[in-house]
Amino acid sequence: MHQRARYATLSCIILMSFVALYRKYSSILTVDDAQGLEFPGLEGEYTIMHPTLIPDPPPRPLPPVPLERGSDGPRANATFIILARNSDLQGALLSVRQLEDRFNRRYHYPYVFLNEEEFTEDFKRRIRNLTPSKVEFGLIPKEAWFQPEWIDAEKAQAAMVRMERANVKYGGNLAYHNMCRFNSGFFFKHPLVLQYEWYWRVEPNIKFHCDIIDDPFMYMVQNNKTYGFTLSVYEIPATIKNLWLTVKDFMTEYPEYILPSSVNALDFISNDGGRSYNRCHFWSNFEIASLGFWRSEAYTAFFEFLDKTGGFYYERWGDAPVHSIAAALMLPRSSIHLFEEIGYQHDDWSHCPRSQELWERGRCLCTEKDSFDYSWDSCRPKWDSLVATG
Ligand SMILES: Nc1nc2c(ncn2[C@@H]2O[C@H](COP(=O)(O)OP(=O)(O)O)[C@@H](O)[C@H]2O)c(=O)[nH]1
Ligand SMILES: [Mg+2]
Repeated sequence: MHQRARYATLSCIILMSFVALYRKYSSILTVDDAQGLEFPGLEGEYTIMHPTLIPDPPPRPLPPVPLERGSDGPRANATFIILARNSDLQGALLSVRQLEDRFNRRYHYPYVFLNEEEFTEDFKRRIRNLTPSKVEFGLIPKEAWFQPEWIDAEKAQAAMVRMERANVKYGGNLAYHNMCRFNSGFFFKHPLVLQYEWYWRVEPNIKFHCDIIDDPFMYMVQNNKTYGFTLSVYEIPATIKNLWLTVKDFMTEYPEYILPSSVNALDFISNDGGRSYNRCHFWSNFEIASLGFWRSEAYTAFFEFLDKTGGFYYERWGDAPVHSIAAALMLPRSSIHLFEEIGYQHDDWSHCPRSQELWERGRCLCTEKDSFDYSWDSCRPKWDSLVATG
C-alpha cells in the first residue's frame, strides 16, 4: 500500500511536469509560419520549418519618390473649388483629407468652398482643421443660382415632371438644374474666385488613388494647356435633346469663335464632322483648367447663347457637355490634357494609370482592371484616336 502511494505520487509529478511543459510551448509549437521560429533559450532545437510554404521573394526596390518635391518651387495662381451643401460635410472632409495627403501637403494651394446657403460654423471648423492652406467659404449670389425670372416656370415644371416620369437622371430635381447652370456660367465669376487664374474642381466623396507628385497646375502653365481631365463618358441622350441643334446655331452665328476642325477637338465630340453630337464629354466633376477660358469673350457668348434658350430648365443640360463642347470647338486640341497619372474615382467610375511606371511612382491604391477607361461607355478610345492623329 505504502509502495503504491509512492508510485502514484511519482506518476502525478511526472504528469504535471508534462502538462506544465505543454502549456509553456503549445502556443508557439502550433504557429504555422513559413519563416521558422527560434525559441529563446532553446538554441534552435525547436525551430519549425513548414516544408510546403515558399518564402516571399526579396522586396523589389521601388523608384525613389521625391516626396518633398515642389515644396519651394514655383506656384500657379490657382485654387481648388468645391461646390457643396452643408449636408455634404462628411464627403467634403474625405475629399480634402485625400487631396492633402496625396498632393497638397507639399503645395499648400488654397480652397474656395461655394454654396447657395451660408456654410455652418461646424462645416467651416471641420474643413479648416484638415489643412494649413487658406480656406474661404463663399455664398453664391441668388442670380447666379436660382432659376431666372424669364424662364417660363410652368414650362420648366412640366419638363421636370416629364423627365421624372421617364426616369431621366436628376431630371426632376430643380436644385440639380440650378447647379448645372451655375457650373456652366457662373462659378468662375464668383468674387472669391476672381483672384485666381486656374482651378481644380473637387467634389465631395471622390477618391484620389495615387500620390500626385508633380504639380498639375504648373504642368498646365508650363505646357500651354487650358483644360485638363481624367475621365470621359457618354451623356444621357434624354438630357440634351436640343443641345447640339443650339450649338450648331451658335456656330453659324459666331463662326469667328470656332477653330478649324484640323486644329480643334471636334472629332472627339462628333463622328461626322459636326453634323451630330456623339455625346462624348470630359467628366467635369474633375477639372483642372484655366478660369480665363470661361471668362473669355468666346465662352461668354457661347454660354449666353445656350442660356437664353432655357435649355438648362426645359431640358437638363449638364455643365459637363457644355464645358466639353466649348473646349472641343474653341480650343486647340493640343491645349486639352488628359492627366493619366492622376488616379481618380467619382461614384463607381474610376481612372487608374495603366502604365506600370506611373502606377508605381504614384503608389496607387487602384488596380488597372477596375479602370473605366476602356469600358463600353467610356469615350477614352475616341480621345486616344484623336491624339494619335496629332
Ligand atoms: N451647394 C449646393 N451644391 C450642390 C447642390 N447639388 C449638387 N451640388 C454639388 O454639385 C456637385 C455635383 O453634384 P452631385 O450630386 O455630385 O452630382 P453628380 O456628380 O452629377 O452625380 C457636387 O459638388 C455637389 O456637392 C445643391 O443643391 N447645392
Ligand atoms: Mg458627383
